[in-house]
Amino acid sequence: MSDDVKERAGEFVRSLGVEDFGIATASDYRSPRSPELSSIFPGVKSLVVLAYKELSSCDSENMQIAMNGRLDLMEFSRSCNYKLARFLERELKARAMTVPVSYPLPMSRETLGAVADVSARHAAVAAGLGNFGRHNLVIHPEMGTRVIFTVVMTDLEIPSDPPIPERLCNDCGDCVESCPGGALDEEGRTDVLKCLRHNQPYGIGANIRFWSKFAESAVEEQQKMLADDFYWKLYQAGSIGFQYFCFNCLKVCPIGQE
Ligand code: B12
Repeated sequence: MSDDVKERAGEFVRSLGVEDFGIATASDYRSPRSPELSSIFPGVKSLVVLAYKELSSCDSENMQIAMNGRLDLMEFSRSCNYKLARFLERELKARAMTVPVSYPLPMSRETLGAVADVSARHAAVAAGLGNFGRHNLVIHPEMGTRVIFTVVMTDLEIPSDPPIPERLCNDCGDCVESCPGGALDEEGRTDVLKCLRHNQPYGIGANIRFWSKFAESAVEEQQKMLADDFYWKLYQAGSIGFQYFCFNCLKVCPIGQE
Protein backbone atom coordinates (compact mmCIF):
# COMPACT_ATOMS: atom_id res chain seq x y z
CA MET A 1 0.00 0.00 0.00
CA SER A 2 2.64 2.56 1.06
CA ASP A 3 4.73 1.79 -2.06
CA ASP A 4 1.70 2.55 -4.17
CA VAL A 5 1.11 5.79 -2.22
CA LYS A 6 4.71 6.78 -2.75
CA GLU A 7 4.57 5.99 -6.43
CA ARG A 8 1.39 8.00 -6.96
CA ALA A 9 2.64 10.95 -4.93
CA GLY A 10 5.97 10.82 -6.81
CA GLU A 11 4.25 10.76 -10.18
CA PHE A 12 2.17 13.76 -9.18
CA VAL A 13 5.18 15.71 -7.88
CA ARG A 14 7.12 15.07 -11.09
CA SER A 15 4.14 16.21 -13.17
CA LEU A 16 4.40 19.58 -11.39
CA GLY A 17 7.98 20.04 -12.64
CA VAL A 18 9.58 19.67 -9.21
CA GLU A 19 13.24 18.61 -9.44
CA ASP A 20 13.36 15.97 -6.68
CA PHE A 21 11.44 14.74 -3.67
CA GLY A 22 11.85 12.41 -0.71
CA ILE A 23 9.87 10.99 2.19
CA ALA A 24 10.67 11.03 5.90
CA THR A 25 8.58 9.35 8.58
CA ALA A 26 7.74 11.75 11.39
CA SER A 27 9.91 9.66 13.74
CA ASP A 28 12.97 10.03 11.47
CA TYR A 29 12.64 13.84 11.51
CA ARG A 30 15.04 15.00 14.21
CA SER A 31 15.35 18.74 14.66
CA PRO A 32 16.74 19.27 18.16
CA ARG A 33 15.44 22.81 18.58
CA SER A 34 12.02 22.33 17.00
CA PRO A 35 8.69 21.43 18.64
CA GLU A 36 7.27 17.91 18.25
CA LEU A 37 5.50 17.61 14.92
CA SER A 38 2.49 16.09 16.70
CA SER A 39 2.01 19.36 18.61
CA ILE A 40 1.42 21.00 15.22
CA PHE A 41 -0.39 18.15 13.48
CA PRO A 42 -1.74 15.46 15.80
CA GLY A 43 -1.66 12.18 13.86
CA VAL A 44 1.13 13.21 11.50
CA LYS A 45 3.01 10.18 10.14
CA SER A 46 5.19 11.37 7.26
CA LEU A 47 6.75 14.38 5.62
CA VAL A 48 6.94 14.73 1.86
CA VAL A 49 9.89 17.00 1.07
CA LEU A 50 10.21 18.70 -2.32
CA ALA A 51 13.53 20.01 -3.67
CA TYR A 52 13.77 22.89 -6.17
CA LYS A 53 16.78 24.29 -8.00
CA GLU A 54 17.64 27.94 -7.31
CA LEU A 55 17.89 29.90 -10.60
CA SER A 56 21.17 31.46 -11.78
CA SER A 57 19.59 34.77 -10.76
CA CYS A 58 21.37 34.34 -7.43
CA ASP A 59 24.67 35.00 -9.29
CA SER A 60 23.61 38.52 -10.24
CA GLU A 61 25.06 41.49 -8.39
CA ASN A 62 21.74 43.18 -9.15
CA MET A 63 19.75 42.48 -6.00
CA GLN A 64 16.35 43.03 -7.65
CA ILE A 65 17.17 40.27 -10.16
CA ALA A 66 18.69 37.99 -7.51
CA MET A 67 15.69 38.38 -5.22
CA ASN A 68 13.22 38.06 -8.06
CA GLY A 69 14.60 34.60 -8.91
CA ARG A 70 13.89 33.61 -5.31
CA LEU A 71 10.42 35.19 -5.38
CA ASP A 72 9.56 33.23 -8.52
CA LEU A 73 10.75 30.07 -6.85
CA MET A 74 8.91 30.80 -3.63
CA GLU A 75 5.69 31.36 -5.55
CA PHE A 76 6.19 28.17 -7.59
CA SER A 77 7.11 26.09 -4.56
CA ARG A 78 4.20 27.43 -2.51
CA SER A 79 1.81 26.47 -5.28
CA CYS A 80 3.39 22.99 -5.64
CA ASN A 81 3.04 22.47 -1.90
CA TYR A 82 -0.65 23.34 -2.00
CA LYS A 83 -1.28 21.18 -5.06
CA LEU A 84 0.49 18.19 -3.53
CA ALA A 85 -1.38 18.60 -0.24
CA ARG A 86 -4.71 18.68 -2.07
CA PHE A 87 -3.68 15.67 -4.18
CA LEU A 88 -2.96 13.69 -0.99
CA GLU A 89 -6.30 14.75 0.48
CA ARG A 90 -8.41 14.28 -2.63
CA GLU A 91 -6.87 11.20 -4.27
CA LEU A 92 -5.36 9.38 -1.32
CA LYS A 93 -7.97 10.34 1.30
CA ALA A 94 -5.27 11.66 3.63
CA ARG A 95 -5.01 14.76 5.79
CA ALA A 96 -2.25 17.14 4.78
CA MET A 97 -0.73 20.41 6.05
CA THR A 98 1.85 22.58 4.33
CA VAL A 99 4.98 24.08 5.95
CA PRO A 100 5.91 27.67 5.00
CA VAL A 101 8.81 27.90 2.56
CA SER A 102 10.14 30.86 4.58
CA TYR A 103 7.39 32.86 6.24
CA PRO A 104 5.15 33.22 8.23
CA LEU A 105 7.45 32.54 11.18
CA PRO A 106 6.65 32.82 14.88
CA MET A 107 7.66 36.40 15.71
CA SER A 108 9.07 37.10 19.17
CA ARG A 109 12.13 38.70 20.73
CA GLU A 110 13.13 35.30 22.05
CA THR A 111 13.42 33.71 18.59
CA LEU A 112 14.25 36.98 16.76
CA GLY A 113 11.76 35.79 14.14
CA ALA A 114 14.45 33.35 13.01
CA VAL A 115 13.24 29.95 14.18
CA ALA A 116 10.57 28.14 12.20
CA ASP A 117 8.04 25.66 13.58
CA VAL A 118 9.21 22.95 11.19
CA SER A 119 12.81 22.77 9.96
CA ALA A 120 12.91 22.14 6.22
CA ARG A 121 16.65 21.32 6.36
CA HIS A 122 16.22 18.59 8.96
CA ALA A 123 13.22 17.26 7.02
CA ALA A 124 15.28 17.18 3.81
CA VAL A 125 18.10 15.28 5.54
CA ALA A 126 15.62 12.75 6.98
CA ALA A 127 14.07 12.34 3.52
CA GLY A 128 17.42 11.40 1.98
CA LEU A 129 17.71 14.60 -0.06
CA GLY A 130 21.12 15.68 1.19
CA ASN A 131 23.17 16.51 4.25
CA PHE A 132 24.48 19.52 6.16
CA GLY A 133 27.53 21.35 4.87
CA ARG A 134 29.96 23.72 6.60
CA HIS A 135 27.52 26.57 5.81
CA ASN A 136 24.74 24.82 7.80
CA LEU A 137 22.74 24.46 4.59
CA VAL A 138 21.73 21.14 3.10
CA ILE A 139 23.67 20.02 0.05
CA HIS A 140 21.79 17.94 -2.51
CA PRO A 141 23.80 15.28 -4.40
CA GLU A 142 23.09 16.83 -7.85
CA MET A 143 21.91 20.38 -7.25
CA GLY A 144 24.54 21.10 -4.59
CA THR A 145 23.65 24.03 -2.31
CA ARG A 146 21.54 25.75 -4.97
CA VAL A 147 18.42 24.09 -3.68
CA ILE A 148 15.48 25.06 -1.55
CA PHE A 149 12.93 22.77 0.07
CA THR A 150 9.25 22.68 0.89
CA VAL A 151 7.48 20.21 3.16
CA VAL A 152 3.99 18.71 3.26
CA MET A 153 3.01 16.88 6.45
CA THR A 154 0.53 14.04 6.13
CA ASP A 155 -1.12 11.30 8.19
CA LEU A 156 -0.27 8.76 5.46
CA GLU A 157 2.23 6.19 6.64
CA ILE A 158 5.04 6.11 4.07
CA PRO A 159 8.54 4.74 4.84
CA SER A 160 11.53 7.10 4.80
CA ASP A 161 13.89 7.24 1.86
CA PRO A 162 17.38 6.09 2.78
CA PRO A 163 19.72 8.80 4.08
CA ILE A 164 22.73 9.79 1.99
CA PRO A 165 25.63 8.04 3.71
CA GLU A 166 28.59 10.10 2.50
CA ARG A 167 29.18 13.73 3.52
CA LEU A 168 28.66 15.92 0.46
CA CYS A 169 30.52 19.02 1.75
CA ASN A 170 34.22 19.09 0.81
CA ASP A 171 35.10 21.63 3.52
CA CYS A 172 36.66 24.02 0.99
CA GLY A 173 35.70 26.95 3.25
CA ASP A 174 34.51 29.17 0.36
CA CYS A 175 31.17 29.75 2.10
CA VAL A 176 32.88 30.86 5.32
CA GLU A 177 35.20 33.23 3.46
CA SER A 178 32.51 34.74 1.29
CA CYS A 179 30.19 35.58 4.19
CA PRO A 180 30.28 39.39 4.51
CA GLY A 181 29.17 39.25 8.15
CA GLY A 182 31.45 36.48 9.41
CA ALA A 183 28.23 34.63 10.35
CA LEU A 184 29.74 31.18 9.64
CA ASP A 185 33.01 31.60 11.54
CA GLU A 186 31.96 29.19 14.27
CA GLU A 187 31.53 25.67 12.91
CA GLY A 188 28.03 24.15 13.28
CA ARG A 189 26.31 27.47 13.95
CA THR A 190 25.03 30.36 11.87
CA ASP A 191 25.21 33.63 13.80
CA VAL A 192 21.71 34.75 12.95
CA LEU A 193 22.19 38.45 13.75
CA LYS A 194 25.40 38.69 11.73
CA CYS A 195 23.71 36.92 8.81
CA LEU A 196 20.57 39.04 9.02
CA ARG A 197 22.47 42.35 8.91
CA HIS A 198 23.65 41.55 5.37
CA ASN A 199 20.99 39.13 4.27
CA GLN A 200 18.00 41.27 5.25
CA PRO A 201 19.27 44.84 5.69
CA TYR A 202 15.68 46.10 5.45
CA GLY A 203 14.19 43.57 7.86
CA ILE A 204 12.65 44.02 11.28
CA GLY A 205 15.86 45.30 12.95
CA ALA A 206 16.19 48.10 10.40
CA ASN A 207 12.48 48.85 10.76
CA ILE A 208 12.71 49.20 14.53
CA ARG A 209 15.76 51.48 14.26
CA PHE A 210 14.15 53.60 11.56
CA TRP A 211 10.83 54.10 13.36
CA SER A 212 12.51 54.69 16.75
CA LYS A 213 14.58 57.48 15.22
CA PHE A 214 11.53 58.78 13.35
CA ALA A 215 9.52 59.02 16.57
CA GLU A 216 12.25 61.12 18.23
CA SER A 217 12.81 63.45 15.26
CA ALA A 218 11.45 66.88 14.48
CA VAL A 219 8.94 67.16 11.60
CA GLU A 220 11.55 68.48 9.15
CA GLU A 221 13.88 65.57 9.88
CA GLN A 222 10.97 63.13 9.56
CA GLN A 223 10.19 64.49 6.10
CA LYS A 224 13.83 64.01 5.10
CA MET A 225 13.78 60.46 6.44
CA LEU A 226 10.70 59.58 4.39
CA ALA A 227 12.26 61.03 1.24
CA ASP A 228 15.42 58.98 1.70
CA ASP A 229 16.16 55.83 -0.36
CA PHE A 230 16.53 53.90 2.86
CA TYR A 231 12.84 54.31 3.70
CA TRP A 232 11.85 53.39 0.15
CA LYS A 233 13.79 50.13 0.47
CA LEU A 234 12.20 49.43 3.86
CA TYR A 235 8.81 50.06 2.30
CA GLN A 236 9.45 47.63 -0.56
CA ALA A 237 10.82 44.89 1.72
CA GLY A 238 7.78 45.36 4.00
CA SER A 239 5.36 44.95 1.16
CA ILE A 240 6.91 41.93 -0.57
CA GLY A 241 7.96 40.03 2.55
CA PHE A 242 11.51 39.12 3.61
CA GLN A 243 13.88 40.40 0.98
CA TYR A 244 17.25 38.69 0.70
CA PHE A 245 20.27 40.80 -0.24
CA CYS A 246 22.90 38.09 0.11
CA PHE A 247 23.13 34.66 -1.49
CA ASN A 248 26.88 34.19 -1.02
CA CYS A 249 27.03 30.96 1.01
CA LEU A 250 24.54 29.37 -1.37
CA LYS A 251 26.07 30.54 -4.64
CA VAL A 252 29.81 30.09 -3.98
CA CYS A 253 29.50 26.42 -3.01
CA PRO A 254 31.27 24.42 -5.73
CA ILE A 255 29.36 21.17 -5.12
CA GLY A 256 27.17 20.35 -8.10
CA GLN A 257 28.62 23.27 -10.11
CA GLU A 258 31.51 21.40 -11.75
C1 B12 B 1 14.68 31.48 9.79
C2 B12 B 1 15.48 31.09 8.58
C3 B12 B 1 16.66 31.79 8.35
C4 B12 B 1 17.27 32.75 9.36
C5 B12 B 1 17.91 31.98 10.50
C6 B12 B 1 18.51 30.64 10.09
C7 B12 B 1 19.00 29.74 11.23
N1 B12 B 1 18.24 29.47 12.28
O1 B12 B 1 20.08 29.27 11.13
C8 B12 B 1 18.25 33.57 8.49
C9 B12 B 1 17.56 34.82 8.02
C10 B12 B 1 19.55 33.94 9.16
C11 B12 B 1 18.41 32.63 7.30
C12 B12 B 1 19.45 32.74 6.42
C13 B12 B 1 19.56 31.95 5.29
N2 B12 B 1 18.66 31.10 4.80
CO1 B12 B 1 17.13 30.54 5.78
N3 B12 B 1 15.61 29.84 6.60
C14 B12 B 1 15.06 30.08 7.73
C15 B12 B 1 13.83 29.17 7.92
C16 B12 B 1 12.59 29.97 7.56
C17 B12 B 1 13.72 28.54 9.29
C18 B12 B 1 15.03 27.91 9.85
C19 B12 B 1 14.78 27.28 11.19
O2 B12 B 1 14.33 27.94 12.08
N4 B12 B 1 14.97 25.98 11.35
C20 B12 B 1 14.61 25.31 12.56
C21 B12 B 1 15.72 25.52 13.58
C22 B12 B 1 15.23 24.90 14.87
O3 B12 B 1 16.89 24.94 13.03
P1 B12 B 1 18.30 25.09 13.79
O4 B12 B 1 18.34 24.15 14.88
O5 B12 B 1 18.49 26.56 13.99
O6 B12 B 1 19.36 24.57 12.76
C23 B12 B 1 20.72 24.97 12.87
C24 B12 B 1 21.58 24.06 13.68
O7 B12 B 1 20.84 23.12 14.38
C25 B12 B 1 22.56 23.48 12.67
N5 B12 B 1 22.52 22.01 12.50
C26 B12 B 1 21.52 21.17 12.73
N6 B12 B 1 21.89 19.92 12.47
C27 B12 B 1 23.15 19.95 12.04
C28 B12 B 1 24.02 18.95 11.65
C29 B12 B 1 25.33 19.28 11.26
C30 B12 B 1 26.26 18.19 10.88
C31 B12 B 1 25.74 20.64 11.27
C32 B12 B 1 27.09 21.04 10.86
C33 B12 B 1 24.85 21.65 11.66
C34 B12 B 1 23.57 21.29 12.05
O8 B12 B 1 22.28 24.02 11.40
C35 B12 B 1 21.26 24.96 11.49
C36 B12 B 1 21.80 26.31 11.05
O9 B12 B 1 22.61 26.90 11.95
C37 B12 B 1 14.12 28.04 6.87
C38 B12 B 1 12.85 27.37 6.31
C39 B12 B 1 12.38 26.29 7.24
N7 B12 B 1 11.14 26.26 7.57
O10 B12 B 1 13.18 25.47 7.66
C40 B12 B 1 14.96 28.78 5.84
C41 B12 B 1 16.10 28.02 5.16
C42 B12 B 1 16.90 27.28 6.20
N8 B12 B 1 16.93 29.08 4.63
C43 B12 B 1 17.45 28.82 3.49
C44 B12 B 1 18.38 29.65 2.84
C45 B12 B 1 18.72 29.29 1.41
C46 B12 B 1 18.96 30.76 3.51
C47 B12 B 1 20.05 31.73 3.03
C48 B12 B 1 21.04 31.24 1.99
C49 B12 B 1 19.42 33.08 2.63
C50 B12 B 1 19.04 33.22 1.20
N9 B12 B 1 19.54 34.21 0.52
O11 B12 B 1 18.27 32.43 0.73
C51 B12 B 1 20.75 32.06 4.38
C52 B12 B 1 21.79 31.03 4.77
C53 B12 B 1 22.30 31.20 6.18
C54 B12 B 1 23.14 30.04 6.64
N10 B12 B 1 24.21 29.71 5.93
O12 B12 B 1 22.85 29.44 7.67
C55 B12 B 1 16.97 27.46 2.97
C56 B12 B 1 18.08 26.43 3.07
C57 B12 B 1 18.13 25.50 1.87
C58 B12 B 1 19.29 24.56 1.98
N11 B12 B 1 19.87 24.22 0.86
O13 B12 B 1 19.64 24.13 3.07
C59 B12 B 1 15.74 27.15 3.91
C60 B12 B 1 15.53 25.71 4.29
C61 B12 B 1 14.50 27.69 3.17
C62 B12 B 1 13.88 26.68 2.21
N12 B12 B 1 12.57 26.57 2.25
O14 B12 B 1 14.56 26.00 1.49
N13 B12 B 1 17.43 31.72 7.22
